[in-house]
Amino acid sequence: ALSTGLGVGMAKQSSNGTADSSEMENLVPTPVDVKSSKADYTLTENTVIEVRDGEATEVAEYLAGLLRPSTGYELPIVEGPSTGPDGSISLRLASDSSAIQSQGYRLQVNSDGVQIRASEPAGLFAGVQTLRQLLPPAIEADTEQSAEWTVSGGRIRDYPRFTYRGAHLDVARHFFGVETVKQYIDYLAQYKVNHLHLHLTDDQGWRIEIDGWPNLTDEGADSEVGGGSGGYYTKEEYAEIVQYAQSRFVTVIPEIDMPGHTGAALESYAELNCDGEKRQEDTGTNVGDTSLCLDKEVTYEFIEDVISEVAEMTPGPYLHIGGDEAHTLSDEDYNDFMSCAIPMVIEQGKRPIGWHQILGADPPEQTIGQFWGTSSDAPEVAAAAEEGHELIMSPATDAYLDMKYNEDTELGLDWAGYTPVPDAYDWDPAGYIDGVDESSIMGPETALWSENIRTLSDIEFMLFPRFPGVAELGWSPEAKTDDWDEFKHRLAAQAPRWNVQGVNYYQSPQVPWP
Ligand code: TNX
Repeated sequence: ALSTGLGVGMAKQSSNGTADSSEMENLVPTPVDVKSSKADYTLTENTVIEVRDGEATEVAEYLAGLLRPSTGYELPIVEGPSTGPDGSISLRLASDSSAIQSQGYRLQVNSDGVQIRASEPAGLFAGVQTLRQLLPPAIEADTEQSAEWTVSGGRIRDYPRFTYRGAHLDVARHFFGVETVKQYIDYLAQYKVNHLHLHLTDDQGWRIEIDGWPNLTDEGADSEVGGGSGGYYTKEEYAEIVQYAQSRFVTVIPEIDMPGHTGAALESYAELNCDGEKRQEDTGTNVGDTSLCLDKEVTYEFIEDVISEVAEMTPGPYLHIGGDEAHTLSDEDYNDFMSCAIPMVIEQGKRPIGWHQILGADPPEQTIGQFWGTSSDAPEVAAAAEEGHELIMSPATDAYLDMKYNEDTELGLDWAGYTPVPDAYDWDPAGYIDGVDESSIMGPETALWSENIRTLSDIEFMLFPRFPGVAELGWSPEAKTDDWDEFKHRLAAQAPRWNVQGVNYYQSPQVPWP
């Protein structure tokens, strides 16, 4: 059996006393089993990337794209068996994969090279993210660096605790263009998060082109909180995001929030309003004061068109229909609406997801609830789980990365309290809600609402350093994720990488930065 060889509370230190991120013991997320050795491998200009089947080629190309700019090496992708004079990085789908679960991998480093084995390409990709962290931080540079490209020796066997690991991004309150979303996807992939939930519509903006309803983007997309110019994704741009995400083994989950949070649609079409008048453009941050008009036939034609077009554009298995904060409706009206909307999603071959209030509408069992509460006492949610509903865990006290770190944080909100860095790590996705079993939990998801988040730099400041902590809760074994005092050293050791990447992270005094 493999073991870490290190006690809890001790990240492996380098000679200057700070944790060295390129040691196997210091990975984030920490792997299932690690055994380090002295047999390091050093990349040279002769190193080749070896594959033996077409399915590994895509991941090999991605790896080459990561390593070529900073090393300046050619790193050709060759069809094996072939090791090259100075060894190879070999990526192979292993048929005897019984010991590696789906999404998992084995990685071995010795003086001849690096071998990554997995049963699926997604596992090879996860192994590549691990390899990336075993190289010096300079590997993250986008220009040629002079460095010794040594990979720490040893063996890793690894697989995720939860098959679902998510991150949400609100592109409605402030719009973020395709390039920013791609960078966001890259941060997810770096920490082995495999679902991107895009909050595409809200009171302040409609961000996705719908052929049958052109005013949504002609009129409903040109503003945002504070009155900026807004924006939206054309179908081509959305496809580009989906495709980029796929190339990083990330599934896109589109959210069309309904029946509340629909101000931008109500501003675009008079007939969707009960009084037949277009709603005023909304550049504020109020919530809960809008709803589609549930008494009108056209409302159901509208949501059916939108759901079917969005489903058609989305290869992933999920479609999120919001369902939060419909404060203008009675429970009965809300439930009646959901009993129309949810079957439309299922009809399109997608699994419905809603914020956890949706579970109160007694939806079909495959409907997933996304928990965003602030208390472990949530008996309605526990009852729904008991009946067979699965849950995505985004407790606002821990996983809402739009919450301020403390009272001095300029960005973000504080309605769920402050979330200092340790708090985003000190919780268990499967243990948060009283009376809910791990078997009901799909996994954790961070949320990033954008009421006052305007730029990529703002996004990075709220994400780092909290996001890697939640990512680790989603990936690593429970027994290895219960000690902030151990984790904080591994987290700190990531900073040299972020410095090279140019990440605008919050330098929390609670993290022992190198
Ligand atoms: C609550 S969380 C909301 C959002 C806000 C967010 C701000 C949820 C399902 N609804 O509309 O943006 O708080 O933190």
